Amino acid sequence: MNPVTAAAQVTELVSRRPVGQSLQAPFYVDEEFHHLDIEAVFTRHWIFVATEAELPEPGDYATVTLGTYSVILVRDDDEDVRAFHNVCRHRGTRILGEEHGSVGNIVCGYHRWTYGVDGKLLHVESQAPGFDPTCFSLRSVHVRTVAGLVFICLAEEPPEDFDEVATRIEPYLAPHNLAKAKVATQTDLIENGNWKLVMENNRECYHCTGHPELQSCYFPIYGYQEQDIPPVLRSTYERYQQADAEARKTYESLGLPYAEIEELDTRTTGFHIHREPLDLAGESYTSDGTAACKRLLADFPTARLGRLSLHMQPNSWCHFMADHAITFSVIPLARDRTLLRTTWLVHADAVEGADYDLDTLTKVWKATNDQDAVFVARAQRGVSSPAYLPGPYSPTEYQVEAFINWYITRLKAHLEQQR
Ligand code: 3BY
Ligand code: FES
Ligand code: FE
Repeated sequence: MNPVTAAAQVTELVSRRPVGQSLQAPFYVDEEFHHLDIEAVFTRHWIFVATEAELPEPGDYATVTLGTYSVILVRDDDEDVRAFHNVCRHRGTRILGEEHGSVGNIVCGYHRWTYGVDGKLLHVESQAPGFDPTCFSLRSVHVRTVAGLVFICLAEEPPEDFDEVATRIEPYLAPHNLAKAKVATQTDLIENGNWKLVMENNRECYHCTGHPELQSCYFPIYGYQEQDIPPVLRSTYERYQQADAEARKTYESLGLPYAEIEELDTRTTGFHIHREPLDLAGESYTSDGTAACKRLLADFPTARLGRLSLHMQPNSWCHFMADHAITFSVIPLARDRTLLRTTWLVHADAVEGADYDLDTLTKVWKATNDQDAVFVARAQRGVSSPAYLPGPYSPTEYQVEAFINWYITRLKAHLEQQR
């Protein structure tokens, strides 16, 4: 039997969440909170679900599961990405069962109702006289693409600030040419922990000594303010500052936006964007920091651009280098199971084996993901113990607090609306 929290207790836990501490156990282990998270967060907010490179041609599709919803993303004949509920308008059958594929039309296998990639019902074999197919198009889902990233929102009225956020991040992302990218590879890692533990883990580098591969090319000072730098990281921080001063000159000479914008919990569509150096050769997430792909993704005269990182609430982070980009999408599957989908993007013309080697390209983040999955699974087991008590975030974990604060604000608003 899974733990269950009564509705009154849910409201109480949300309204009295102590600031600056990890959440109380029910948020991570109870069925009620899993359902509430799907309802208040994943079906209300803009969720990062895919990259346009996954749908290169008209008819290419991907399906996305959010709670009991299934959504079809499909590129239409005008080359736009559309999103529809994966529910047949005849008797409701789930239409597409695969996660990725390509179709001419979208055909329900039960009684062969046939829809175009624009969602219009094109063909039914037999219906009563007077049947009007225009009344039975697939139900559409809000979808937005931002410089090659695909977001959906299941709410009838999605958060209105998304367009403003898109306008602000687009100039940072556009030079990375995601429109010209192809998927080098994608991994689905099922983590044995609540989705919030997966997100919390990404929002800090307090645990980064657990990432030897990442630490070789990445300055592990993320989240530290100068006054909080521990002695062991002091020299790393100084090297980072030097590298940052040099990188800024490059960014300025290339006209690349780099200023940090951090609005993680001060708006509905919380985000953080920052261009900063990487260590060693400073080009990419590889063991010596050199580019993993010879054919750069954008037309930069140098590969030494470090990383542009984008963190968005509630479920994503992405890193854009000169040679490739990596996107991460987090989807809750159960109270203690989470999908982490990682996608490595390279220039569409890059040739595997000649321009890039898949192992070199993926080594650092595959290892990092696996290490993080172990941390998350251990965290889940720990918070599931009756002995667990919330503990304090350190100053370097301030973005974990921002994530939790964003989350609690959403739950409060949702519970308020329901009263
Ligand atoms: O996603 C990030 O920016 C980094 C990578 C390692 C830890 N995390 C804060
Ligand atoms: Fe889809 Fe009948 S349920 S065609
Ligand atoms: Fe990590």
